[in-house]
Amino acid sequence: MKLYDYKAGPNPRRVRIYLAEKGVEIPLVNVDIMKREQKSPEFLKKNPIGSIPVLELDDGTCISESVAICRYIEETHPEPPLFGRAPKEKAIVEMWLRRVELNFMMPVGMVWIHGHPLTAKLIKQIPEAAEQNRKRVHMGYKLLDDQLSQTTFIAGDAYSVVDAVALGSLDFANSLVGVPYGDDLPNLKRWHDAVSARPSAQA
Ligand SMILES: N[C@@H](CCC(=O)N[C@@H](CS)C(=O)NCC(=O)O)C(=O)O
Repeated sequence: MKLYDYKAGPNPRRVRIYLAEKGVEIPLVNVDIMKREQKSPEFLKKNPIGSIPVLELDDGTCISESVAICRYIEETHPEPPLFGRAPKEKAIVEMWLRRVELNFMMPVGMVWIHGHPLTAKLIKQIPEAAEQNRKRVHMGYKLLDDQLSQTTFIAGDAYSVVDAVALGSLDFANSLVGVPYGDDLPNLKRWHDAVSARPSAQA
């Protein structure tokens, strides 16, 4: 098994954080997205979307999409459970995975694509799209802050895959994308400090 990875990418980092929390080690293969290696004909056979991370199994099966990769590892290495235990917990984890993806990471990606000089050559940037999505990123932060006023971690009182996914996304938004959260979100800050202090955050 090997994981196609790129150190600075938020989506591969989600998987690395998750793997560190699970205590699972998988050999990493660097795919340099700055050199567009993910769009090579050889790599497109592994993932026709041309993105990383990709988990390649020993039988040659390639699984892309960070959450699908984590799901596979969860099924093959159930302990500690990071997708919830009982049906209700599992559904709540799934709900927050989708909320983080759709209400937070998607607008972060739009700001990145439409508003950052590093992506300017990739598409015709629409500055208004970047501006509009900046507002949506802040709505995403508020959603998380409200939830974290009631729970220790995003999907409840136990650390879950949602925290790994959200940390990878939030650190990317805060740093490279340039949309940090404000001082008015103390619950989010408390969570961010706590998950960043876990050894897995170094992954
Ligand atoms: N939804 C995918 C997103 C994958 C993705 O966009 N990966 C980025 C790196 S963080 C990438 O490969 N970008 C290069 C490209 O799309 O050409 C996931 O969760 O894995």
